[in-house]
Amino acid sequence: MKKPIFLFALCLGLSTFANAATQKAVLNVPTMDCETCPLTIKAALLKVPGVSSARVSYKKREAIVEYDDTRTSLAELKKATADVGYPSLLQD
Ligand SMILES: [Cu+2]
Repeated sequence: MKKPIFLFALCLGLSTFANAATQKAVLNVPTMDCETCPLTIKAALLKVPGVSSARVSYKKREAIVEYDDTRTSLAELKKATADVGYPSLLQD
């Protein structure tokens, strides 16, 4: 009887760890001004080590980024968009 409980605890531990590492941030990018801006921003965000996904909406002027907070940070994400010409702000 001890084994299943151990495995269950192990799974729980691993999933908690995964949740702790993956963060989602919504950045406002107010200076997007055409349909191709999101492509530039998305490419810049995906180049940041630790970023697993980036969805950028021109209509909403926002970028939804999933990243590993042990490998990168919000400051790095904001720097990545600013470096390609689009300063961004954290939306909450
Ligand atoms: Cu544009």
